[in-house]
Amino acid sequence: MRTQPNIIVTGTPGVGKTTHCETLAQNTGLKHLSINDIVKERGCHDGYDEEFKSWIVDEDKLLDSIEDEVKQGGYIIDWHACDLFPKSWIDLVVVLRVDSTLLYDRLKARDYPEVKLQENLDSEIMEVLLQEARDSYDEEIVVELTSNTSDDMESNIERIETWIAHWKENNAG
Ligand code: DAT
Repeated sequence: MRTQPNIIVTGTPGVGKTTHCETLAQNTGLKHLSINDIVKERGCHDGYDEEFKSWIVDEDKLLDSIEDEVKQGGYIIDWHACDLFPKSWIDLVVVLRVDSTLLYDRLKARDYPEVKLQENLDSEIMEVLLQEARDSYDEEIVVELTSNTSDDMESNIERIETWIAHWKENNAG
Protein backbone atom coordinates (compact mmCIF):
# COMPACT_ATOMS: atom_id res chain seq x y z
CA MET A 1 0.00 0.00 0.00
CA ARG A 2 1.52 3.32 -1.09
CA THR A 3 1.29 6.45 1.04
CA GLN A 4 2.44 8.60 -1.89
CA PRO A 5 1.17 8.27 -5.47
CA ASN A 6 3.12 7.29 -8.56
CA ILE A 7 2.55 9.46 -11.61
CA ILE A 8 3.66 8.97 -15.20
CA VAL A 9 4.32 12.14 -17.20
CA THR A 10 4.49 11.08 -20.83
CA GLY A 11 4.32 12.56 -24.32
CA THR A 12 6.39 12.98 -27.45
CA PRO A 13 10.00 14.14 -26.87
CA GLY A 14 10.06 17.95 -26.61
CA VAL A 15 6.55 18.23 -25.22
CA GLY A 16 7.77 19.42 -21.81
CA LYS A 17 8.00 16.31 -19.62
CA THR A 18 11.32 17.13 -17.95
CA THR A 19 10.38 20.74 -17.29
CA HIS A 20 7.06 19.70 -15.73
CA CYS A 21 8.61 16.87 -13.68
CA GLU A 22 11.41 19.03 -12.27
CA THR A 23 9.01 21.70 -11.04
CA LEU A 24 6.59 19.12 -9.69
CA ALA A 25 9.37 17.34 -7.81
CA GLN A 26 10.56 20.62 -6.30
CA ASN A 27 7.06 21.64 -5.23
CA THR A 28 5.75 18.31 -3.95
CA GLY A 29 8.75 16.34 -2.70
CA LEU A 30 7.90 13.46 -5.04
CA LYS A 31 10.97 12.11 -6.82
CA HIS A 32 11.61 12.77 -10.50
CA LEU A 33 12.49 9.46 -12.16
CA SER A 34 14.03 10.26 -15.53
CA ILE A 35 13.92 6.94 -17.38
CA ASN A 36 16.35 8.34 -19.91
CA ASP A 37 18.97 8.85 -17.17
CA ILE A 38 18.28 5.46 -15.58
CA VAL A 39 18.64 3.63 -18.89
CA LYS A 40 22.03 5.27 -19.38
CA GLU A 41 23.31 5.15 -15.79
CA ARG A 42 22.18 1.60 -14.99
CA GLY A 43 22.90 0.19 -18.43
CA CYS A 44 19.33 -0.92 -19.14
CA HIS A 45 19.88 -1.03 -22.88
CA ASP A 46 21.11 -3.14 -25.78
CA GLY A 47 23.36 -0.45 -27.22
CA TYR A 48 22.94 2.85 -29.03
CA ASP A 49 21.03 3.52 -32.23
CA GLU A 50 23.28 5.88 -34.20
CA GLU A 51 20.62 6.84 -36.75
CA PHE A 52 18.10 7.86 -34.10
CA LYS A 53 20.68 9.02 -31.59
CA SER A 54 18.98 7.13 -28.79
CA TRP A 55 19.49 4.10 -26.55
CA ILE A 56 17.78 0.81 -27.41
CA VAL A 57 15.98 0.16 -24.13
CA ASP A 58 15.94 -3.28 -22.49
CA GLU A 59 12.51 -2.99 -20.88
CA ASP A 60 12.82 -6.08 -18.65
CA LYS A 61 16.11 -4.86 -17.24
CA LEU A 62 14.66 -1.38 -16.75
CA LEU A 63 11.59 -2.65 -14.88
CA ASP A 64 13.70 -4.94 -12.68
CA SER A 65 15.97 -2.03 -11.91
CA ILE A 66 13.25 0.41 -10.77
CA GLU A 67 10.69 -2.00 -9.29
CA ASP A 68 11.77 -1.83 -5.62
CA GLU A 69 11.88 1.97 -5.67
CA VAL A 70 8.68 2.63 -7.57
CA LYS A 71 6.61 0.15 -5.57
CA GLN A 72 7.23 2.29 -2.48
CA GLY A 73 5.36 5.19 -4.14
CA GLY A 74 6.21 8.86 -4.51
CA TYR A 75 7.70 8.80 -8.02
CA ILE A 76 7.10 10.96 -11.08
CA ILE A 77 8.11 8.81 -14.02
CA ASP A 78 9.34 10.81 -17.01
CA TRP A 79 9.36 8.81 -20.24
CA HIS A 80 8.13 8.96 -23.83
CA ALA A 81 6.39 5.61 -23.48
CA CYS A 82 4.05 4.33 -20.82
CA ASP A 83 2.75 0.90 -21.81
CA LEU A 84 5.64 -0.96 -20.16
CA PHE A 85 4.84 0.01 -16.56
CA PRO A 86 2.52 -2.42 -14.72
CA LYS A 87 -0.95 -0.95 -14.06
CA SER A 88 -0.66 -1.77 -10.35
CA TRP A 89 2.27 0.65 -9.98
CA ILE A 90 0.53 3.70 -11.40
CA ASP A 91 -2.04 6.14 -9.95
CA LEU A 92 -2.12 8.88 -12.62
CA VAL A 93 -0.96 9.17 -16.23
CA VAL A 94 -0.46 12.69 -17.57
CA VAL A 95 -0.12 12.92 -21.35
CA LEU A 96 1.33 16.28 -22.38
CA ARG A 97 0.37 17.62 -25.82
CA VAL A 98 1.82 20.39 -27.94
CA ASP A 99 1.06 22.09 -31.28
CA SER A 100 3.21 20.59 -34.00
CA THR A 101 4.68 23.95 -35.09
CA LEU A 102 5.95 24.55 -31.54
CA LEU A 103 7.23 20.99 -31.31
CA TYR A 104 9.09 21.42 -34.60
CA ASP A 105 10.90 24.46 -33.19
CA ARG A 106 11.75 22.72 -29.91
CA LEU A 107 13.16 19.62 -31.64
CA LYS A 108 15.02 21.68 -34.23
CA ALA A 109 16.71 23.51 -31.34
CA ARG A 110 17.92 20.11 -30.10
CA ASP A 111 19.58 19.29 -33.40
CA TYR A 112 17.56 16.12 -33.83
CA PRO A 113 18.42 14.16 -37.00
CA GLU A 114 15.75 14.82 -39.66
CA VAL A 115 14.39 11.27 -39.54
CA LYS A 116 13.96 11.42 -35.75
CA LEU A 117 12.42 14.90 -35.90
CA GLN A 118 9.88 13.77 -38.52
CA GLU A 119 9.01 10.60 -36.63
CA ASN A 120 8.34 12.56 -33.46
CA LEU A 121 6.22 15.16 -35.26
CA ASP A 122 4.16 12.38 -36.85
CA SER A 123 3.79 10.71 -33.47
CA GLU A 124 2.46 13.92 -31.90
CA ILE A 125 0.06 14.59 -34.78
CA MET A 126 -1.21 10.99 -34.68
CA GLU A 127 -1.70 11.16 -30.88
CA VAL A 128 0.39 8.00 -30.45
CA LEU A 129 1.20 8.53 -26.77
CA LEU A 130 -2.35 9.50 -25.86
CA GLN A 131 -3.63 6.32 -27.49
CA GLU A 132 -0.93 4.23 -25.81
CA ALA A 133 -1.92 5.66 -22.42
CA ARG A 134 -5.64 5.02 -23.05
CA ASP A 135 -4.93 1.48 -24.21
CA SER A 136 -2.72 0.69 -21.21
CA TYR A 137 -4.52 2.25 -18.21
CA ASP A 138 -8.07 2.80 -16.96
CA GLU A 139 -9.51 5.86 -18.66
CA GLU A 140 -10.24 7.66 -15.38
CA ILE A 141 -6.53 7.89 -14.52
CA VAL A 142 -5.41 9.23 -17.93
CA VAL A 143 -5.34 13.03 -18.26
CA GLU A 144 -4.41 14.95 -21.43
CA LEU A 145 -2.89 18.40 -20.78
CA THR A 146 -1.71 21.08 -23.22
CA SER A 147 1.92 22.24 -22.97
CA ASN A 148 2.23 25.05 -25.51
CA THR A 149 3.04 27.99 -23.24
CA SER A 150 4.46 28.72 -19.80
CA ASP A 151 0.93 29.64 -18.68
CA ASP A 152 -0.17 26.14 -19.72
CA MET A 153 2.69 24.70 -17.72
CA GLU A 154 1.79 26.70 -14.64
CA SER A 155 -1.83 25.59 -14.70
CA ASN A 156 -0.83 21.97 -15.40
CA ILE A 157 1.49 21.97 -12.39
CA GLU A 158 -1.22 23.47 -10.20
CA ARG A 159 -3.71 20.88 -11.37
CA ILE A 160 -1.37 17.95 -10.73
CA GLU A 161 -0.43 19.32 -7.29
CA THR A 162 -4.12 19.53 -6.37
CA TRP A 163 -4.59 15.98 -7.59
CA ILE A 164 -1.63 14.79 -5.43
CA ALA A 165 -3.07 16.52 -2.34
CA HIS A 166 -6.46 14.83 -2.89
CA TRP A 167 -4.82 11.47 -3.48
CA LYS A 168 -2.95 11.77 -0.17
CA GLU A 169 -6.14 12.74 1.69
CA ASN A 170 -7.99 9.79 0.22
CA ASN A 171 -5.19 7.33 0.89
CA ALA A 172 -4.08 8.51 4.34
CA GLY A 173 -3.38 5.98 7.05
P1 DAT B 1 10.72 16.61 -22.87
O1 DAT B 1 11.26 16.25 -21.51
O2 DAT B 1 9.29 16.19 -23.06
O3 DAT B 1 11.59 16.15 -24.00
P2 DAT B 1 11.48 19.33 -22.14
O4 DAT B 1 10.88 19.51 -20.79
O5 DAT B 1 12.93 19.02 -22.22
O6 DAT B 1 10.66 18.20 -22.97
O7 DAT B 1 11.12 20.63 -22.99
C1 DAT B 1 11.66 20.86 -24.28
C2 DAT B 1 11.87 22.34 -24.49
O8 DAT B 1 10.62 23.00 -24.60
C3 DAT B 1 12.62 23.04 -23.35
O9 DAT B 1 13.46 24.01 -23.94
C4 DAT B 1 11.54 23.72 -22.55
C5 DAT B 1 10.46 23.99 -23.58
N1 DAT B 1 9.09 23.85 -23.05
C6 DAT B 1 8.54 22.71 -22.59
N2 DAT B 1 7.27 22.90 -22.21
C7 DAT B 1 7.00 24.20 -22.44
C8 DAT B 1 5.83 25.02 -22.25
N3 DAT B 1 4.67 24.53 -21.76
N4 DAT B 1 5.92 26.33 -22.58
C9 DAT B 1 7.07 26.84 -23.07
N5 DAT B 1 8.19 26.12 -23.28
C10 DAT B 1 8.17 24.82 -22.97
